[in-house]
Amino acid sequence: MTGKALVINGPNMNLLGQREEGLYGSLTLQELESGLKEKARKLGLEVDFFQSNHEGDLVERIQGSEDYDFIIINPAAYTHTSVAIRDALLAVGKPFIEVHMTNIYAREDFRHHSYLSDVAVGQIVGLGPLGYTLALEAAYFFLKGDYGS
Ligand code: CA2
Repeated sequence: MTGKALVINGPNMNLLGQREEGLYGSLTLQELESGLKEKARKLGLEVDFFQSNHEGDLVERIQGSEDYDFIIINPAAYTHTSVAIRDALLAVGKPFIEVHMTNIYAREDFRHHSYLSDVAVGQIVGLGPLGYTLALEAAYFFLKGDYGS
């Protein structure tokens, strides 16, 4: 089976493995992405990656995602603020999974609300880098058409 997934990370995710390792772990974004590349290869999926610290760049990447079948997105802080990212995802109409490294529901109140969760296929929180791997596997089953069975 074939399918193409796009993994998008929002602001400060470029600092993974370099700061706040107690919270976000020691894996760098590059290491996270190469692990996902390998997982995608095993699943027979194609995968591309995008990270930006800028809301408009994230919106434009989402708008230009017509070639992809599935999006995995950690909008980072924009999760809690961005109607623009929500609208872009709704505009392209691609199925997507929202991933967070940390359990946003166990953190400050302002992190409990997501502008994406009600329009996502699903949300994975608190599992660190494993969340992205599981999201990719979920994308595989979703695209195969036996998601939920
Ligand atoms: O838990 C997550 O994945 C978050 O999306 C991470 C965001 C935070 O604003 C969300 O509430 C939850 C923070 C981005 C990561 O920032 C880093 C800062 C230093 C080192 C590594 C990452």
